[in-house]
Amino acid sequence: MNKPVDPALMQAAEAIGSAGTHPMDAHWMPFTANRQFKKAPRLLTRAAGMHYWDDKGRQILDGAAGLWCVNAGHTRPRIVQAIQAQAAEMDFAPPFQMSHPKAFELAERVAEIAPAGMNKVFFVNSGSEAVETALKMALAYHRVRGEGSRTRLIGRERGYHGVNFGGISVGGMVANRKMFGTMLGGVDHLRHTHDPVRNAFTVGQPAHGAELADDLERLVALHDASTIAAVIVEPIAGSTGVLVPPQGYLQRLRDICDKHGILLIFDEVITGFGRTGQPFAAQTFGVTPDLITCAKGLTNGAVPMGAVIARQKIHDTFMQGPEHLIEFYHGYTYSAHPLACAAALGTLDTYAEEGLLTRASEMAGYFAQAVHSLKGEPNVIDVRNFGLVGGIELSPIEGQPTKRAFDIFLDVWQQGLLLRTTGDILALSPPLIVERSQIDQIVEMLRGAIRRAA
Ligand code: PXG
Ligand code: PLP
Repeated sequence: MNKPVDPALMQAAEAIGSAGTHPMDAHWMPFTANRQFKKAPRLLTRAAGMHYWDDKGRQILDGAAGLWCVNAGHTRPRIVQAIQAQAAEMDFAPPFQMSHPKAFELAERVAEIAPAGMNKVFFVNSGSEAVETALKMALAYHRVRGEGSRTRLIGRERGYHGVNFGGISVGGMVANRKMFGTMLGGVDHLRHTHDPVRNAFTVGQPAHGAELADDLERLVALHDASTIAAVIVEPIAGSTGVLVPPQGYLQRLRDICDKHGILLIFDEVITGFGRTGQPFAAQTFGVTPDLITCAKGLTNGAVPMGAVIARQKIHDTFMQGPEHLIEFYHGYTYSAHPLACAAALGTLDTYAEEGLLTRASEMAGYFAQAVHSLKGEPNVIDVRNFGLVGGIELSPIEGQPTKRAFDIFLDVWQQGLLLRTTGDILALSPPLIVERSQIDQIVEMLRGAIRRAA
């Protein structure tokens, strides 16, 4: 899938100076150590299939699907063509009281692959917006039903639900929360499910911890069910280090939610679109939530887009009152943007043609064996995996948490591999087109770096 660089583009780049020679002062980079980065920038300039190229022309194997989003691999022709054609045909259509055909086509296509009964799709522009939208839907749903006392939202420790105020409130990452004041009121958290003492080096779903779902009963006893609107969890926590749900945990959460009339939201921004071996983790784990948030893989990362997928009954509850009135006072200027819809349709075509939404289940065994072969390497204290996602946890350097993992990140980058770190955890989530030989390459590059970092 390598393709030659367009000489005209190269010329243009030289004329303005390569990106690396532009002043770097103005761009305040997100979630980045800005000063460190600007002293030794890592710039990506081209991508195809399983690879990036950097500004020096080095080839980089993508072990992270960009940032968990490029599930079909980079610059895939159907997606590129769909975006190009749409850009020339129609740039923008107002999404409020107006629309365009691809928005409806895409919603149908998403509903087709969603869990049975989840067939209403609300479009947004990111995972963070999907989370805000789902939380607002949950609150409004209860109010429309006449149970407006259900205002409390429950998240989970070590959850990541994006960076907007609702998402950080229900989220469970202290660094993402502590600087930002009081956030939303009326939020509580379940305990996280990470239990290295009982579950370290488990292949797939850990055996221990289903009972942690009973935390929800504890919160119901504390707050009363009549005050709780929804619980939001990631089926597999991604950003906080690949935390795979213990066997039976998600079902137990579902059962307790049902018992108390609480909505269950699965945040599938990472797990959606094939990462776990089915289109959604809800299907992989056999547990159907009331709302699913997704983004990333929806457009293969090519154009920003997210969505909330709702059960029909939630949608239908809103559809009352006079027909000329807006039922849900929510939406974004760029909801169902034509370019994003085109990219998503091209993406879903690519997934379907290549069987990518279930390919992770075929590759999972090989991937598991490969990542678990890192057990026994220096400082590796846990290896976790599911589908095509893996987490390797390292013991921190004393007094310098996160440094060991980041040193390894820099080392493998030098060798030509992109991965993601969080704390002292290395996360792997290659594009779903990854071949066995590339899994081997990823793991061997990692092994070398782990040894060097010892
Ligand atoms: N929910 C989940 C479960 C996510 O993983 C979001 C919401 C927010 O999506 P947006 O599109 O607003 O970023 C995410 C995003 C990492 C990392 O280091 C992961 C994400 C974002 C940035 C970094 O693993 N996931
Ligand atoms: N701020 C102002 C002043 C606006 O007019 C709008 C949208 O019209 C927004 C914020 C929200 O922007 P968006 O719909 O892109 O989220």
